This record gives sequence, structure tokens and C-alpha cells, in this order.
Amino acid sequence: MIKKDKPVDAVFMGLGYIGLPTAAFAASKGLNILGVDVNPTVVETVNRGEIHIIEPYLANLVKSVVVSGHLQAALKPQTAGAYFIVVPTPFKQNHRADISYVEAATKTLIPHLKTNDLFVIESTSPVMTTEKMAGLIWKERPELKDKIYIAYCPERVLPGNVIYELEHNDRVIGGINPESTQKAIEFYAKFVKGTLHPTNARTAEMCKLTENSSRDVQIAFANELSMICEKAEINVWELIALANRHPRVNILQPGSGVGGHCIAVDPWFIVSDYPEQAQIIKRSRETNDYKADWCANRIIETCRRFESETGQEPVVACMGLAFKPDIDDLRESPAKYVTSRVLSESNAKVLVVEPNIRRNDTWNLVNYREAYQKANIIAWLVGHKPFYEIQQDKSKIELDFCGIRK
Ligand code: SAJ
Repeated sequence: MIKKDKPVDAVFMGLGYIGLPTAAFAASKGLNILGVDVNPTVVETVNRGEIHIIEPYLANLVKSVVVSGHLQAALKPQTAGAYFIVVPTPFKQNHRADISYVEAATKTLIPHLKTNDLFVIESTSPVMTTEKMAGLIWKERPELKDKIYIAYCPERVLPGNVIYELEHNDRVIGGINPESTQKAIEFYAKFVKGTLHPTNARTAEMCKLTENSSRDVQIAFANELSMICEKAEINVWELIALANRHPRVNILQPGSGVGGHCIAVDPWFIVSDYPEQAQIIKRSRETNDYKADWCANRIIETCRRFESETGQEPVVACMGLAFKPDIDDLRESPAKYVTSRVLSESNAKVLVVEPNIRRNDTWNLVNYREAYQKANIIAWLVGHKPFYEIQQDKSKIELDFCGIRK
């Protein structure tokens, strides 16, 4: 149980991929943390000292801080000195950001706020969200205007390396006024070793969107190059490796598209708010989304040509379902989308491979070595480490969308 003799130092609203690691990490630095989630299963799991997400080292961290009483989970918040909003901000059909979870978490906290409290939003949000939430607070609690500290501080941790990056990444901290920025910096300094960079709320909100949009644009450039090189019959992997020998060139890697709930989502927040100005950002999103269809089309065409030229049934191995190498997360995965299109549109027998997933009631998964051996067409969709060990069999047609053979 949470240490009763000590007040709650901070409440974290949202115990997902970012909220739980951040709450546990702050607790590991001796703070008394209450993690709040709307999902009773998540609350029960955490209070057993266990976790519901895959992240290296997180299980031990959560177990130790729950046993020590520094972290407790609950369905409802308690009064504390600081509050952090770390809930999802998906986008709606029209690519506009859905901040309803941020609003709901804010409204839940409003009755608990008191003078000198710190209120921080970490959820990736459209510019001006923090000011909007401040408006919600002032509307219900006018006596707190300019009496509490409100800031925005985006996370930038890489799934699979979250715990290390929570401690060591620099953080950008933007208050609705300089006092709020300072108060937030003082709190983060209790558990972050990275440099804490002060700014205002809008700049901090835009910084997060900018970081991920810049990566999406760079990946779109690599994906566009890969489609040009297929036409020009140039090995795009060789081309990029050579171009990157230039001291000031750093082209990223083509893939089967861009997945995950960050890079494929965040740029749309800028595009929907600044549609006239965000031309490159929008076109990059479209290019990266188109790349998945381009890959699916290539596989389907190859299967058709194989059957017409050989008279044999094409057997295609779709190698990888996850949204990026060496993880088990299929959210917004282009490889999953490509595989689904091949399953529904091709004339082939399709072998689906994802070595990072054990059992799965959606996909009839095949072991990657067995799939390679049985298939006559190999579609490399995700660059999982084990795939690089497979010796190439020149009798098979290989479509390399992620550089396995580079
Ligand atoms: N990808 C490529 N080619 C590349 C790099 C990535 O096709 O050269 C693809 C990946 O396969 C994946 C997608 O892009 O489908 C996103 O991969 P990622 O490596 O960007 O990883 P994420 O989305 O898990 O993490 C990103 C990171 N942001 C940046 O690197 C700027 C991370 O720091 C953020 O915290 C995270 O988004 C987030 O939560 O916003």
C-alpha cells in the first residue's frame, strides 16, 4: 500500500506505454506516486506489482516500487502536490486530434486542485491544448487563476528503451507563464538527469509534433527514393549507404510504410491545424501511407506473374507484422496492412510470420524458418534481427522492402 505517513507527491493520470513507466520511474526516485487509470484490470495488475505492457526492465521497476509502497494504482485520483496527464490523444476520422481523454482527465482533477499545485500535460497534443485546459480549470475554479502552476512537457522516449531514456533524455518544459515553467523544472529535476530546457507551452507542444514530423518527412524521402530506385533499377540500399558517406547527408531507411501511434499520427495534428502551410508534412504522411500500398501491389503482382510463368501455385511468406523491428506491437502497423491486402487480394497461399508474437487468435502464424523454406516468394516487411540470419536461397523470389539483404 502507498506509504500512509507520507502525502502523495504526484498523481499520474493514465498508466499506458508512457504513464506507467514514468510513474514507476518517479517512484523509484523516492517520490510517493499514485497512478490512476480508467481500466480496473490495469489498476489491479499494477497493484499486484505486475505490468500489462511489454517494455524491458519495467516489470522489475514496477514490482520494486509497489512493494516499497512508493507506487499505488487507483481508479480515482487523490489530493497531491502535482498532477501529470499522460493519456492517449488519437486522431479522429478527419485526422483531427481527439483531446477528449485529456479533457476528461483534467475535469477529474479540477476538484482536487489547490493553491501552489503543479499541473502538467505530457500527452502529445495540438498546439494551445495546455491553454485550453487552463481555461477549463479557471472556469470551474476561478479562485485558482494564477495560483497554480500549469505546464506542458512532452515525452520523447523510444519504446523498447523507455526506462533509460526517461532518466537521460533532455526534456522541453513549457509553462503558461515563467513561474509555471520553473515549478515544472523543479519537479522533473527530482528524477530526470537530462537537461531540462525552459520554454512556453505552445513551443513545447509544437516541439513534440516537430520532432516526430521531421522524422516522418525524412522517412518519406527514403521511401520515395526506394520507389524511384525500383523504376531506375538501382539498389536503393547501396545508393543510400553511398550518399550517407557525405559528411552532411543522413538519409534514413526505406520500409514497408510508417507505423506506430506516434510518427504516423502526430504530423496530422500540425496538418489539421495549419492545412495551408503544412504542405511537405502532409505530402510526407501521404507518401509513407502510400508506401504500404506500393509494397502490397508489388507482392500481389509478383504472385500473379509467378503463377502465369510457372503454372505453379505461388506460396508467399509475409515476413513480419510488427510496426517496427524487434518489438511485438502491431498498432498502426504497415506490415499488418500489407499482409491483410495480400491475404484478401492475391492468388497465393500466404504464410504469415511474426517471431515476436507467441500465440495470436487473429493470425495463423508460421515459424520464420519454416515459412522461408516452404515459400517460393519472400516478402521482407519488417527488419527483425532473426531474419538477417536466414541464408538466401537464390531459387526463391525475394522482395526486400526493409533492407534484409542490403
Ligand atoms: N521507420 C522507417 N525508417 C527509418 C526509421 C523508422 O521506416 O529509418 C519506421 C519504423 O519502421 C516505424 C516508424 O517509422 O514503422 C516509427 O518508428 P520510430 O523508429 O520512429 O519509433 P517510434 O515511433 O516508436 O518512436 C518515435 C520516436 N521519435 C523520434 O525518433 C523523433 C520517439 O523518440 C518518440 O518518443 C516516439 O516516436 C513517440 O512516442 O512520440
